[in-house]
Amino acid sequence: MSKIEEVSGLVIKGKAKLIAAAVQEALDEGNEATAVLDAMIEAMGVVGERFKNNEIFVPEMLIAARAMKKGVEVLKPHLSGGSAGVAGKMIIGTVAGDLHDIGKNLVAMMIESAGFEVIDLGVDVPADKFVEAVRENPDVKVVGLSALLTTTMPAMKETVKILNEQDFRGNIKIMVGGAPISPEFAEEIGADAYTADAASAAQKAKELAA
Ligand code: B1M
Repeated sequence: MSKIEEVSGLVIKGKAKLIAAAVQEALDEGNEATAVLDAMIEAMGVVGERFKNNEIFVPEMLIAARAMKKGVEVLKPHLSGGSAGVAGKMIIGTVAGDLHDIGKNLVAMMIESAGFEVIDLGVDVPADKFVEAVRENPDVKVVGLSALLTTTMPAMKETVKILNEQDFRGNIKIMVGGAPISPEFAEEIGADAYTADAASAAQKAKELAA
């Protein structure tokens, strides 16, 4: 078994205590940090499939998520590197009712490494919290919303609607993403951009802030 396969297996089994060393070994063997990350993202896909098929339940999903987070901590210095703040300021959060944050955190990390100062509002963020954060940071250029559940897509729609009604709307761009989100949905709800993954989110944020 390759080290990357081992990392993937440790995510699936939720072995948070073992994963840091395995990720480090995978890097020491010369694997690219992005390749290790891709394997971990794929592993979370396997976890999701198993959950869907009732082979595992919420606690197992949670421990897999914990393991993934530990692994990402080791990768972080290898993935990021830009000087934060030079590209502008961005606010990011997972919308109300939604507790998924791994994807949002990866997006935040890549955007930070693209030179942004990122204000992360966390998970389950109500629309007015986004509004408040923009008011407190009038120099914010991009607001990013993440949603992982079909049941929280309406909360994303509502958040964009409320942001669209604000007097500061002309000064910000809204980017949305997450597994159930599509470019069509982004357009329909009045967001400025949709991106599918962390790398394209970072690229798009730069374009939006330019
Ligand atoms: Co949940 N969960 N979960 N879960 N969970 C999913 C999303 C699900 C698809 C699993 C499944 O059934 N196959 C399913 C949703 C089904 C649906 O809505 N159609 C689901 C469900 C049902 C639930 C609960 C309802 C389960 C329950 O309680 N019965 C519950 C809801 C809780 C809540 O939020 N209110 C729940 C809970 C959880 C845990 C808390 C246990 C845990 C989350 C822990 C955490 O995040 N800290 C969890 C997990 C781990 C998952 C899966 C297995 C993995 C998610 C993940 O981290 N993926 C997930 C299955 C799956 O995704 N295949 C699943 C890896 C991550 C890197 O990818 O988040 O997609 P992702 O992010 C990507 C892109 O989407 C994109 O870039 C990221 C990086 O490339 N992206 C953006 C994300 N945000 C972006 C923002 C952008 C741009 C791009 O711009 C701003």
